[in-house]
Amino acid sequence: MANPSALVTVMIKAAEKAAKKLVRDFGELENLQVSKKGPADFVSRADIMAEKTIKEELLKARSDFGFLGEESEPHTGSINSRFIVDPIDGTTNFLHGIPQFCISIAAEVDGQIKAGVILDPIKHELFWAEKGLGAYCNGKRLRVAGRTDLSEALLVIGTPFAGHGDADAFIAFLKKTMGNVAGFRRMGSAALDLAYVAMGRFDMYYETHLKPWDVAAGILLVEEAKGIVTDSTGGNDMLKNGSILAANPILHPLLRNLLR
Ligand code: 2AM
Ligand code: CA
Repeated sequence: MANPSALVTVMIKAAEKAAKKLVRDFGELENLQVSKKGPADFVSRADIMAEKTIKEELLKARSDFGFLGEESEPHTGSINSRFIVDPIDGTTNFLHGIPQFCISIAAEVDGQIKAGVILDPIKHELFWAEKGLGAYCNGKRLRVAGRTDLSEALLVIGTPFAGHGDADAFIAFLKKTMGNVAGFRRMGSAALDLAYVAMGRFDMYYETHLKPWDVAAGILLVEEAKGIVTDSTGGNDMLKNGSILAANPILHPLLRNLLR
């Protein structure tokens, strides 16, 4: 196995530090579900605290980096390099006590994602990838699934929610794909969806209206696991236009054709 670089080691340390408190907070949620308002405020505080911890740890070690996080104002350090952070990806799951969420941290240098770390603190799965060095989960090298037949492929998707997204386009997509794939899953954490494509649990992933912090680390994981990631038009503007299509090199064009 390749050893993580100093940069990835910093990112892993930051994720692990924030994860300790998040796991405790997640354990508290059970007691709060029964209240009428639910634990929304509690979760929002947990989210903000986790990002603060991650930001402090990262910038302590790399003070020249900028920082883009879901919960804070953009911080411009160096214009060439920045961390892109989601302290809880899968917040709705977290809020409902469903153990499918993660911390996602990417490092972007000169417009290229150089490193990605995704930590699922409940299932104890630590994913990391580094440009040119491969993708790993708990020390094991990752490869995308080898299935080449659409009819056998399991497709993980995002759905429009709470007024976000394009319901008509989504329904049109379902109509086109439903008869052609083995099945759909909607898990609720874009970062883990991509990590699962990288490790071959899912064959394909498709979602639109995403933010850079949802997907920056996961994109590199899939690419380093020898998968293909594009936006829905086949271009490379995933972080800007927020649509993502990920699969192995055989399935990717087949799914793209279906989307046309
Ligand atoms: P978040 O948990 O960090 O908000 C899944 O479709 C993606 O959309 C997730 O990565 C999730 O990131 C984001 N998302 C934002 N609001 C959501 C909501 N209300 N329901 C589901 N996903 C949401
Ligand atoms: Ca997110």
